[in-house]
Amino acid sequence: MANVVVIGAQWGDEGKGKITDLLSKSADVVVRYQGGVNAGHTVVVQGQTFKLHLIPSGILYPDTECIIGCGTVIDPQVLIEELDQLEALNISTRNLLISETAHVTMPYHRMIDQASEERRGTHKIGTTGRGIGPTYADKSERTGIRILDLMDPKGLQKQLRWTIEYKNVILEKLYNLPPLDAETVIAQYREYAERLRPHVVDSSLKIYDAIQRRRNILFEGAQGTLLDLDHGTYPYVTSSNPVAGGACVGTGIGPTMIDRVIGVAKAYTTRVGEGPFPTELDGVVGEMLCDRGAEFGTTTGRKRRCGWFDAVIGRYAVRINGLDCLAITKLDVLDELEEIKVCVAYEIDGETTKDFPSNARHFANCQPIYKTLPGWQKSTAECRTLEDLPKEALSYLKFLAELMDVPIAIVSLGASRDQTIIVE
Ligand code: 2SA
Ligand code: MG
Repeated sequence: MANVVVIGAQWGDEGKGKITDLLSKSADVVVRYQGGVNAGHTVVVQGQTFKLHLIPSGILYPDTECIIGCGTVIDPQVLIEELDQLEALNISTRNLLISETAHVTMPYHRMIDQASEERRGTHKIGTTGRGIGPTYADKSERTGIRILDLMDPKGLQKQLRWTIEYKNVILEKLYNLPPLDAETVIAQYREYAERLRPHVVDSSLKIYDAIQRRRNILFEGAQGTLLDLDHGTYPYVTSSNPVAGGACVGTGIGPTMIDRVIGVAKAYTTRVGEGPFPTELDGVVGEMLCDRGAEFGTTTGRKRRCGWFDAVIGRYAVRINGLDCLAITKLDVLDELEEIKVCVAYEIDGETTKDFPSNARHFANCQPIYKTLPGWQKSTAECRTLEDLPKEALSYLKFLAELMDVPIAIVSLGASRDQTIIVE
């Protein structure tokens, strides 16, 4: 397996959780490299369902080391809740390591995220309200609190007294919110620090050591390519770099150490939050996709917007991430359709293009050009090889692979592990 990056090729929620779970079996180390508690995947353990936002699901394998890298932002309260949940089920969390240079989400980050969304009104981003943008903003502004700051109680006190005094001006003057009591926050975060201390490491060094020992490393992206701060549909993006390149910056390893990049895309498209979405469907087909695909956010429960597969975006994801192959998920959701459309190009100001426009205004105003394919109207849930698939389903997959010029290596036909076709 070597060192593999798994990324979302659309707007997140592509089913990366299932694909990383499949790959985690052969991974020695699983690493998160960006995002924070805006991500979410559901895991079922001993018949119990629970949600993980920060800890990679690789933690369920007793010998897999899980690392939360320096490019992530960590909300300690949520992380501790996740640790508690796992420990209550007797799942060892000994193998969880946290980068000491990751930034910490503070109470004011959440407050500012939610208040600034409200202030934006019709211009809102549709964030998860988890404080992600403000935490990364402080990182860039160089006023952030890092995990290693938490680990130094004296220094933390000084730093937080100063920072909270400054944040209180923003909370009160800009947003009309009550100020935070610095001493209460300091006491709370000192407590969090002691709980997290045994897990804190120099994660870049840990990963480098694992690479030297030829361990298999899985870098797991959260959100997706079109939500990337630099390459997504700005400003309707998240504040980190979910693209494959983010795996290097967000962990502290060089690009020569990555062997393979796998993109995950749904057989259709979804988006949660605001922002342009050319192939969005508002009618019965959109509703059907949402119902059959159970398209609700794992973190916020928000209903996801649904639409046809967009191969312009797909081609873009292949380019931006240097994809070696794709995993196509949720093909079974299309089972009942008589006809299926695929966006093959955009029309922008009278011109046809197959290339994703970097100009947001052009993207917002593009018209999708569709090719219509016949549906298969049979269940694919039990298919285990490409030969088992109805011929229209196979043609659909072949068409996608040709449009994006990338091989499809995995096809997923349901939530369970065995509902998967591994293409030889
Ligand atoms: P934020 O909170 O600042 O990262 O929001 C900015 C935009 O990024 C989108 N975003 C997501 N889109 C899809 N899935 C995400 N994770 C959760 C999930 C979302 C949920 O697994 O379903 O539960 O609602 C995720 N996280 C961020 C967000 O919608 C904004 O468009
Ligand atoms: Mg998700």
